[in-house]
Amino acid sequence: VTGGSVAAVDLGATSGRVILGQVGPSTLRLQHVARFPNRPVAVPEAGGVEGLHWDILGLWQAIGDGLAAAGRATGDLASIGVDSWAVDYGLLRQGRLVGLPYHYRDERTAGGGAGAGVSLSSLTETDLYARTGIANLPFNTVFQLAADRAAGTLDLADRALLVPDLIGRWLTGVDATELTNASTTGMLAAGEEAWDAEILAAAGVRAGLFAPFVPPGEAVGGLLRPLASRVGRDVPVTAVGSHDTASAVVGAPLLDDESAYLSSGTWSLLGLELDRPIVSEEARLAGFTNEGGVDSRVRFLKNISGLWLLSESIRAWDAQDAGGGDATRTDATRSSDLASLLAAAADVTAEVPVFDAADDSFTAPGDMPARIAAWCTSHGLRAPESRPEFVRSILESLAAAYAAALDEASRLSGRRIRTLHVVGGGSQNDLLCRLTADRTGCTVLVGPVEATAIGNVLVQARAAGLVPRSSSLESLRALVRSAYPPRRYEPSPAAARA
Ligand code: ADP
Ligand code: LRH
Repeated sequence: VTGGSVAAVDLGATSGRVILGQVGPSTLRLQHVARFPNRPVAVPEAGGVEGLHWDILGLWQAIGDGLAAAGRATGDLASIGVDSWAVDYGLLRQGRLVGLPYHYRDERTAGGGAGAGVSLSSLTETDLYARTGIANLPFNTVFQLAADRAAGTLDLADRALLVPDLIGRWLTGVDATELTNASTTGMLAAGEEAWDAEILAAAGVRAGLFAPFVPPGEAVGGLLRPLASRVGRDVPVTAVGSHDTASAVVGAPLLDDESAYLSSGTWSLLGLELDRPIVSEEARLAGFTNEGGVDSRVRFLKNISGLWLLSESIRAWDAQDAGGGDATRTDATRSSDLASLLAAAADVTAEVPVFDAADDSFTAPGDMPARIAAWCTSHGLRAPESRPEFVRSILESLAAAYAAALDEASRLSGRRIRTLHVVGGGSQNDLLCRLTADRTGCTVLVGPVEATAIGNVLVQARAAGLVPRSSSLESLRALVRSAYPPRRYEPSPAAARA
């Protein structure tokens, strides 16, 4: 075991990156070789309605450029792995896309899911949860596919590939369905590595639409010729936890059973790593999901609207300042604005409202401050009055949602939770980390920022033998802990957990 380099392609909802990881038995070093914005695109579709899509071709181009840069940066690239946000997919016929992949925030499934909008014949929310363990979010792949069927586009397709699998196909020519991300479709049987045939039938999804499963750590294929020559050699593509949150949980240096994680980015994903799913009605009502993890672990977590509330507010304020502007524009490089807003929010002394960050009205792109103000007014609360007050209100509301979710996770799993590991871009938000420690009463251990890319890198490194192939997730996490010693926040004495 001598070490070497692998490349992680990590696509987040607001930005993507290609990161080179140098890994050995006691080494973990990252080098960013490319970073690019991920801007959704709205286009007019039927009946004057706009469709919200991913710029999948722009992303593909940026990935190719990034991998070429990775090839120039190292002579010993051993593997490539791809992760992205969950649930979204491309439909293909004979290898060609038959439509533009939709963004999960597109309104075609808004208010949908089982029991509303999108019908899955006789399967109720309770049935679906008991069978899959997956929370009933309107944008789950199963509901999006039902919408495609209703629109007639599903009939055109002979293949569906989740976003990282679509990129994998374009890299290698091989179709595969990676298991952690497949769990987010809402069509896998809970705790199994198999589709639920009844759910597929109810959604009108033909057996064989999805490619054969591949677990994280297995080879997908070699790079196709044009890209291999840009990278400088034929590098194998390895399946990783291709759901970004699955990779983030691998990269979160959890210490023990009393540790929870919060993957903090566009979304806040807060939960526990378990050996078995919890599919009780109580867990469903509490909004917990059981996603598939690397090494067949279960990610028992809650989707909490995350820094989307803040980034979308900043976008609205920018548009106001510019006297209008393109309502679909997002920009990953706004940290100077963010830094001054966060500093001002830390100085707010007025009482700010705590709103329900999970309210459906915050899901679609739009004027977030106006929606937050409307929520407050309709719940008899004084709406925030200035930008710093809005920012403070968002962060207090997120921290309150984390505290509630931690209590529920602890109650549902029977585990005592003392430590919360915060990873991802949002872990750089000092005020949010402080509020989270105070409201949860937990010790908050912060970092690494790039936990997702690290989880992606480490699963490849283990498969390539750059660390022992027998390494457990615990020993991979020990490597993370020593390379990225966490920053620590203790709750203020009045807030400490009993
Ligand atoms: P995703 O993977 O969902 O695209 P990231 O993990 O990259 O998200 O996190 C993006 C978020 O991180 C931004 O919305 C922003 O709120 C936060 N963030 C990024 N940089 C900083 C920073 N320097 N200080 C505080 N927060 C930051
Ligand atoms: C975070 C994430 C999350 C999903 C959402 C659609 O990027 O993958 O885990 O629920 O995007």
